[in-house]
Amino acid sequence: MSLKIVYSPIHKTHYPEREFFKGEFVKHVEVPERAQNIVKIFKGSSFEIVEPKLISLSDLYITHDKSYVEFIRKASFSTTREFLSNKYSFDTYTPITRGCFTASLVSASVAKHGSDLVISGEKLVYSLCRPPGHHASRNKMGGYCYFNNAAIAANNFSNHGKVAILDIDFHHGNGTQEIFYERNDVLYVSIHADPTHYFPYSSGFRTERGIGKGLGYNLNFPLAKGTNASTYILELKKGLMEIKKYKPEFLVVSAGFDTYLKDPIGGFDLSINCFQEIGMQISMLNLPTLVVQEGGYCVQDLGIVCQNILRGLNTLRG
Ligand code: SP5
Ligand code: ZN
Repeated sequence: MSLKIVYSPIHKTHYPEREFFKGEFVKHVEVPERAQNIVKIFKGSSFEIVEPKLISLSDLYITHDKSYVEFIRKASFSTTREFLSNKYSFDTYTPITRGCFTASLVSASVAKHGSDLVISGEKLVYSLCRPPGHHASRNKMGGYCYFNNAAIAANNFSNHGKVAILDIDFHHGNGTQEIFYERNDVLYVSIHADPTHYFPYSSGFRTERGIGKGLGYNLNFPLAKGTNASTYILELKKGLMEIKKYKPEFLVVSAGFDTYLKDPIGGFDLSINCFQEIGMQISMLNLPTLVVQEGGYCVQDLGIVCQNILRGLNTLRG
C-alpha cells in the first residue's frame, strides 16, 4: 500500500546555531540535516512525497494565541541574528532566528495538511515536520518548538470525532498536555523519560491526569534512564490499551526518535530494529493515523529509524 509523506524544504530557512545549556553556548542539535536525512531515504521509494497547502491564520489561532503568533512573526522578521530567551519562551534552547516564523508556519502546515489527508480517507500519513512542536503551548515556545504541530492536527481531527495523541518522543510533550488538559475529546498518552532527570523537568509525572472534564484523559508513563526494548514495549502496550478503551476515531502519533540508543541527548536503550516493533504495536490499534515528526538528533541514522517505524505501522494494513 502507498503511504503519503507531507514535506516542504522550506524548513531549511530555520537553522539555529546555538543554545545556552548549563551555563554555556553549545552547538544546536535541531538542524536542517535532520529532516533532509529523513526525506532522502524516501526519494525513489513507493511512498509519495506531497507538498502542504499553507495553513490559514484562523486555523493557527485555534491552537495558539494571536499575540504569540504575531510576536514570533515580528521578532523573527526583524532580527538580524538569532537570539535566545524572550517573554514568550520558557527556556534558553529555542532561539528566534530569521527563518523561525516561516519554517514554523510551514511545519504547522505540514501537520494540518497531513490531518486533512487522513480526514479525507487516507489510513496512514507521515507529516515530516521541522521544527518540532510538542513542547509549545498556546503562548510559549521551548524545547526547540514554536507551534504545536500535533495539537494543530488533533484540533482539526476533533471536528470529526474523538482523537487520541500518542507521544513517543523521549521528552514529555508539556505543550500538548497543557493544550488538552481540560478536554475529554482529545486523549493524551505520553511515554517519556522521567522528568525528575530530563527536560522539561516540570511536567510529565504520573500524577498529572487532567482537570475538570479532562480528568482521566491525560496519561503519563515516565520511564527510567537506560530503559530497554522489553520494558519500553511493555509500557507502550499499556498506553495502547488505554487508547483502545477510549475508542477514538483518529490517532496522532507524536513521533520523536530521540529514544534511539545513539541519540546525543536521549538516554534510552532502543536499537534501530526496535522501531519496527513500536510501529507494529501501534498499527494494531487499526486507526486512521497521522504520524507527526517531533525530536530525534542522531542525524545520520534518522532515515533508517523513520523507515523502520513506518514499515511497522504499515504491516497490518492492506
Ligand atoms: C522536540 C525535542 O526533542 N526537544 C528536546 C529539547 C530538549 N532540550 C534540552 C536539553 C538540551 C541539551 N542540549 C545539549 C546539546 C549538547 N551538544
Ligand atoms: Zn525530544
